[in-house]
Parts: sequence; C-alpha cells; structure tokens
Amino acid sequence: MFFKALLLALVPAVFAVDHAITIGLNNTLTFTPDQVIADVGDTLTFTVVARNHSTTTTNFDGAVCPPPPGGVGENGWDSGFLSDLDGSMPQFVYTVVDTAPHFAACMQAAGAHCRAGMTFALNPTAEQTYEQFKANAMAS
Ligand SMILES: *[C@@H]1O[C@H](CO)[C@@H](O)[C@H](O)[C@H]1NC(C)=O
Ligand SMILES: *[C@@H]1O[C@H](CO)[C@@H](O)[C@H](O)[C@H]1NC(C)=O
Ligand SMILES: [Cu+2]
Repeated sequence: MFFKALLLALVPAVFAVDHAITIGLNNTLTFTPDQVIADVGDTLTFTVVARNHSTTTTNFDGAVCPPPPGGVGENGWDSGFLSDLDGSMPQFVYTVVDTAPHFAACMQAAGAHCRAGMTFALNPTAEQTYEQFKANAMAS
C-alpha cells in the first residue's frame, strides 16, 4: 500500500518533460522554438543567449504589445528582464499548470521587440494559432 502510493506520487515527475526554449538565437528577436505543446507538470526552460529580453504573457489579440509587467492571464508568467549582455545566459523556468493556450512576447524596448514578432505560444489551438498571434502582435 505504502509503496503503491509512493509510486503514484512519483509518476508525474517521471513523465514530466522539460522543453528548452532559446531566446535570441543568432542575436535575432526570436524564441526557438516559437511554439510548444506541453502537458501539466512539464517545464519550459527559457535561456537568453543574446542581449536583454523577457518572456511575458500577453493578450492573443487587441493589446498585444508590449506585454504588461507581471504578464496577462490566469497562470501567466513574467520572467522580468533577463540580460545576457554579460554573457551569463540567464534562465527562467515555468511549470505548466493547465492545458489552456498561453501567448507570450518580449517586453523590451516598449514593445518594439514584440511588434517585430518576438513571440511565443504554449499550447496554441486551431482557433488561436501561433501564426495568428504573431500577426496580431506585429499589427498591434
Ligand atoms: C541560427 O543560425 C543557424 C545556423 O546558421 C540557422 O540554421 C538557424 O536557422 C538560425 N536560427 C535563427 C532563429 O536565426
Ligand atoms: C535590461 O533592459 C531593461 C529595460 O530596458 C533595463 O531596465 C535594464 O537595465 C537592462 N539590463 C541591463 C543589464 O542592461
Ligand atoms: Cu526582446
């Protein structure tokens, strides 16, 4: 009984997946990959490899850029500014807590990075695609 309970407690940890996302690859205004499908319990590990960026949740449409401090939405996130100007490659880890779509962008330069298409989606859907979100950001 005890061991069965212990095993069940360990199962989610065993199957949780970490998704690595690079911010600023080749010194571009990008998230790589720009969309991730993840399960509850998985983690997203964002690593900034150039300049000074953020990963911050925002609205799918309307007021997309810049994402506001603290992020948008239930279970949203905001890494704050993460600078690699000193070569430290800072990281931000988010643990997935629901299966809802979440849309994020970089809040640097008063939204200029966001409007340049520096965008990311967690669990986008057929109705709310990453491509449409990016287009909304670039038009906002
Ligand atoms: C980064 O550079 C590599 C090698 O040139 C290229 O394959 C890749 O598409 C580039 N990625 C981005 C996001 O610029
Ligand atoms: C990163 O960017 C923010 C916002 O522009 C700025 O306040 C901060 O000083 C920058 N960090 C570094 C280390 O330059
Ligand atoms: Cu940025």
